[in-house]
Formats: sequence, C-alpha cells, structure tokens
Amino acid sequence: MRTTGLRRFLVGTGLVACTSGLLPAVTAEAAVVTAHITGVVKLRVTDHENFIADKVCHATETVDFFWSSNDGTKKRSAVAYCGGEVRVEVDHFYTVNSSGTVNVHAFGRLYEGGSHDTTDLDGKDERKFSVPKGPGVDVSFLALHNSDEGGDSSFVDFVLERDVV
Ligand SMILES: [Ca+2]
Ligand SMILES: [Ca+2]
Repeated sequence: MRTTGLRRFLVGTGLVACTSGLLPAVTAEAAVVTAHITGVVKLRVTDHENFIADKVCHATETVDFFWSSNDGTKKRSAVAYCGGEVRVEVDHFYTVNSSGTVNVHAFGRLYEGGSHDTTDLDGKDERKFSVPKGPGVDVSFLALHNSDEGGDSSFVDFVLERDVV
C-alpha cells in the first residue's frame, strides 16, 4: 500500500520515529454536545384562482427543543391549508454533530385538488442547511410550485438559531 510504503521509507530514513506504543491510547468517546434549537418555520401558501382573487394563507410552526449529538435524527412536521384546495406539508429533520453544528434536511410537498385532503402531489422542494449560532435569521427556505396545473405556490422560511448548552 502506498501510505505504508511511504511510512516505511520515512521510518527507514529516520525522518519519522516508529511511534508504536508511544502515543496515548485514544479511549475517550467523542464528547456529547447538546444544542438548543429555537425559531420558527413560516409557511405562506397561495391558492391560485382563475376568476377571483387568489387566496393567501399563513401558518407558523414554533421550534424549541434540545437535541444532542447522541440523539440521532429528530423529525418535525408542519402543515398549512389554503382555499379549500391546497395543502402544504413540510418535514424537517435535525442532527447535531460533535462540534455542535446543527444540520437540517427539509422536504416540502404541495398538494392541490378537490379538497384539503387531496393526494394529488403537484410540487415539491428539498434543501439541506445548517443552523448558525446567534440571533435567528432566515436560514433557508423551500419554494414549492404547482408544476402540474400552475399558479399555486408556497414559500417556507426557516428562521432558526441554536445555542450549545
Ligand atoms: Ca385553486
Ligand atoms: Ca392538482
């Protein structure tokens, strides 16, 4: 193997010492970091109409939870309805790494049909981002458009921040 060969060469030349047994054994597990994640997920939904004004609807999901680097993935969900015809679902998944960085994977789906319960999926979006420390700002967003019939849309803003506790 190339690395082994190089190492053998360097040891042979005396450029590196053979360190076997000289380094402390790495037995400590990675530190567990807990993050406090707060903010809001804001959904704005437009139900497009052909002969009357479009309907615009808003929903806000509050985010406020503690999550550690040992906890795996946390799922949060939000939903918004508009005009009797449009439903928007957002799933957002959180993981915390050992340095305290909070990573988010967000998925949005826009359904449009004869009622709020329609299963007609007309638009979707997906994004990965991380949550910064400090005051909450617009971290990321999803943009959903009805790519089938057109007109209907939704914008989902993630306004999040985290502290390591
Ligand atoms: Ca409509
Ligand atoms: Ca549809």
